[in-house]
Amino acid sequence: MAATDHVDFETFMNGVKRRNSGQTEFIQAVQEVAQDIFDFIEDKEEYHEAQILRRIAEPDRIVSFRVCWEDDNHCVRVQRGWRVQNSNAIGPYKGGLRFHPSVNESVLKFLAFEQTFKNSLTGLPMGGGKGGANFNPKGKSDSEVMRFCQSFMTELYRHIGPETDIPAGDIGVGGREIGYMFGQYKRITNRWEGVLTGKALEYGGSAMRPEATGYGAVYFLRNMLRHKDEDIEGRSAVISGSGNVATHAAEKIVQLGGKVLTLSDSDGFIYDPDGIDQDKIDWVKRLKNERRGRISEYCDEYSGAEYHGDGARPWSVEAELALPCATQNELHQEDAKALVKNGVVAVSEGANMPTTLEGVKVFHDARITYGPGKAANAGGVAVSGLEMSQNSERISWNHGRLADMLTELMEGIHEKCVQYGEAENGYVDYVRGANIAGFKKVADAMLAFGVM
Ligand code: NDP
Ligand code: 2IT
Repeated sequence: MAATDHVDFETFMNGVKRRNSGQTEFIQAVQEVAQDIFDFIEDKEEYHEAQILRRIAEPDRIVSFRVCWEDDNHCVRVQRGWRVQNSNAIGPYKGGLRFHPSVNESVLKFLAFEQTFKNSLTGLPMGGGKGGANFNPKGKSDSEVMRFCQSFMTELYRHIGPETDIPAGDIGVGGREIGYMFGQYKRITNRWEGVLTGKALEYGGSAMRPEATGYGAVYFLRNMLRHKDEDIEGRSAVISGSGNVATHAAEKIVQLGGKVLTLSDSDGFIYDPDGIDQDKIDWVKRLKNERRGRISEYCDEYSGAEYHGDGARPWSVEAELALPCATQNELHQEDAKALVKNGVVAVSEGANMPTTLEGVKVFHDARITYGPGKAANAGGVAVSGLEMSQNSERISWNHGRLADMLTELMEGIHEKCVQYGEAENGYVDYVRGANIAGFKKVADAMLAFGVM
């Protein structure tokens, strides 16, 4: 092919589908980005010639490994672990680890691909990666989780490092798991170094990191609303999930004068018409982090609330704000239609790719203000970047400083989305803005390196 012949979007996507057959989540994530990038690079020959998008959509490498551990009954268990190192064009690979039975290569490739754009948007020098295992922490004792984490790190340690690849938490990986994994890394290497983020404050963690993703998603929501002279105060919100991101998003909504109506887990959701206030949120945090219980138990504690089981999701509850904070593809076309019908004005994604492509189209067609995960939930990895800086400097910044930095980082991300996503009629397509702004920095770095 002559260097000037451009591959079009259809041909590009057919190639992605052919090369990644059956990897539905990965193909979905690439498709969502590719359409905007093809528009953007139409008249930019150098990006075509260097095949930049084709290269970003092919991970630098994927490491896959066996993780053996012994359960409390002395049975040998075998799990599969991965680290997907997508791109280190603008900094060392950076992204979380997910422990969940649904984890497979497609899910981790989609997350590592998204992370590459998200990390670029933060403005900090971080490449994109993601990892995890098909391990289910639910119902496991602390000792079982410890043995699994130690075994996982016994292989992972040789692929990561503070200048190479810095994992963190994600679904199923919180403070407890990071502690076990950091301890094992330190034991194997005899080095105390900032190889993981999301650490506890006692051993090099950063203030504001636990809150950063959920708070950041609400700051992003506030920035989107302010851009059209609106605000969060006095508005109702539906939130999915009840983990780290969901509980902190709920907390910030309440602090800013909103009313949170729902939380969920994979079994169902609770609807509390009185509102889920700070005391109730604290109760949910203890339920999840200490007792490792289920969200249905909320209704035993707070009698005014209803529980909807069988995996029901909260999108049929009437509210003006929606924050999906559980997992990918949890908000479908029908859910988006229900939210629009019930008068939703803005959606901010705490989770990664929670809305299907068809759902996003519903929001865009209805001109709903919609903030995609790669922009809206970037506060978590941004504060992880600040944790790395503090570890390198051997210093801990105080809470106030980090809170201010998170607010500023989310404003910066919002501005970049508006710069590339605002149409002449004033509607901001935040997906387009995030995709183009995230792409441009990575692409320009890759051009500088030549063909590799
Ligand atoms: P947690 O493990 O703390 O919580 C996950 C929550 O989502 C739980 O309530 C869980 O319910 C629910 N959930 C998980 N899988 C499913 C499923 N298949 N169907 C329905 N509900 C499900 O994880 P986080 O809060 O950290 O992560 C939530 C989302 O936010 C993920 O998409 C993650 O990638 C994203 N994210 C996280 C960041 C972070 O800093 N932690 C940063 C940026 C994005 P159950 O207990 O039943 O599993
Ligand atoms: O999806 C994400 O951005 C995360 N799970 C956080 C990654 C990180 O390195 O803090």
